[in-house]
Amino acid sequence: YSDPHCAAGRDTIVHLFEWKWTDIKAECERFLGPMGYCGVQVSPVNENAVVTNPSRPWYERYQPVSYNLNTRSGNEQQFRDMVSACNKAGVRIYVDAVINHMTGSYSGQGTGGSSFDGGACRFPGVPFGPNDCNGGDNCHTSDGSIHNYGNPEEVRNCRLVGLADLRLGSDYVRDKIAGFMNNLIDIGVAGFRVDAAKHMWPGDIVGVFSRLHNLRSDTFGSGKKPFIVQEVIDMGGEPIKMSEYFGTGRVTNFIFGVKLADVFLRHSNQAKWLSNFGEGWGMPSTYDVLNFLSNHDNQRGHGGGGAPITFREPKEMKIATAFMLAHPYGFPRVMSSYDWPVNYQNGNDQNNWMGPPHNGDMSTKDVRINADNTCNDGWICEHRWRQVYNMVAFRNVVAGTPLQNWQALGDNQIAFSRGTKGFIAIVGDGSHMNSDINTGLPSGDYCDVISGSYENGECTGKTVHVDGSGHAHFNINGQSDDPVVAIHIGAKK
Ligand code: QV4
Ligand code: CA
Repeated sequence: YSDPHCAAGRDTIVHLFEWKWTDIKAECERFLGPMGYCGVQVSPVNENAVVTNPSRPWYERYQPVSYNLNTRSGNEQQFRDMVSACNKAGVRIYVDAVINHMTGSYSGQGTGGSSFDGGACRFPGVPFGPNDCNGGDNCHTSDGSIHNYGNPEEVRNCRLVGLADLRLGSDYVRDKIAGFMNNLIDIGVAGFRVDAAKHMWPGDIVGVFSRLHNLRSDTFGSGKKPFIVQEVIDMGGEPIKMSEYFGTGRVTNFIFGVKLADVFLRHSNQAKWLSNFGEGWGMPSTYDVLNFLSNHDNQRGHGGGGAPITFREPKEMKIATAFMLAHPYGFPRVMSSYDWPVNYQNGNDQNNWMGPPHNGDMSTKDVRINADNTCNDGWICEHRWRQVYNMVAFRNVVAGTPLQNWQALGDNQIAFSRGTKGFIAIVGDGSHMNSDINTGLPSGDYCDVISGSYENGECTGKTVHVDGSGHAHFNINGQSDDPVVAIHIGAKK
């Protein structure tokens, strides 16, 4: 389950958080395909509770009502069109699968018109009834919700923030969930992010996955299992470990982004210690992790996954993204966010519930693209920042090469090559790098893909001359907006 099934020569996915299917389809064709992205993690696809207080928060999509494909991102036909257009453009679709639970303990209507009563575990749109949720027989907290993350039984059998917890031990529930996932597999998705995996017994996940179809052979070849990323927030302090889930796919490596925030944002650690980043820092094997700087939860203080670097610190975000994408460890995901007006009171953002940019009728706004490649209406589109997409291409070019020529020129001045194909130099603090460095690359003139691009045989940014001994001169002001230089053989004059 750990192979993302990227089309050849691609290696980075992007989470287009809350985007509509019609916009993702267009983005695959006009940008993600041409720029070398492997795929897109999309927001939950199945019918969810309509939450009106507060008004249509993003998190309503984590409260399933049925497995009909009907959300603010679009309907089933639009989803099918997106999947086939993206696959045609060489871009994979990964669905955020919310299968641990249904809605909170209240009743109402879903985005597809189905009714529900979460307190009683009644979801006629599936249908699920009272026997299909965990309860007093296996959850022993007074209110049926999770309070103690130190007790694995409670974490798996009780309600996560009051959400009706599905009885995944039952064959009927497993069949329904597998049926939902198989419908998506048959449509042509390449895999799933499995929400709240920590809250499901590993054996129950096996029980569901053993029912899954292989991926479509016309797109992926025969005998291919879906790519799986399981959301397990394991910062080291709880009995439930990421390692319990390696048998059923990769896990979300929350430590990765928080550690890089320590170095590049908080400066509580030094970049020179990144020489053995990855397994050497006690993180899981490169084949077991999905790495990212921030996700939709911790970028707004949800979920306890630490304090990351986000688009609100653009300089640090670009530095850390360049490091992540240049570094061989793990499989990377770029976050693509929307803006909202933060309002901190006593350290808590009162607006961290706010949903995506929307029209007067609360429908999600289209993503409109400006002439300079940026996006409109509050869509941040980090994946369209030059420093990000040029490093996606860097990663594709250096794939399969080892990290070599590690050099620390100061506590926070680092440089390394990827074999003989790519090289990066980073100033992670306000200091000034002014050094001759061994790049490990063949001699020639290379375009720095951070300050510009390689276009029509020319560099639109800095040019770096590598001499016959592989050395080049680097003059990087740590106070500048982009204190990084990255070069690779795919952008050589
Ligand atoms: C409220 C009270 C509860 C009460 C309940 C009664 O707070 O104490 O028991 O009512 O019904 C929303 C509200 C939350 C509300 C709940 C149920 O924020 O206040 O409970 O709905 O009505 C997202 C949000 C949650 C949101 C949830 C469902 O983050 O705030 O809850 O969606 O809409 C842990 C987990 C990890 C999880 C992380 C957030 O180990 O798995 O917390 N991360 C994933 C997703 C995340 C999502 C969920 C799991 C749930 O990434 O986005 O939660 O699907 O770390
Ligand atoms: Ca559970």
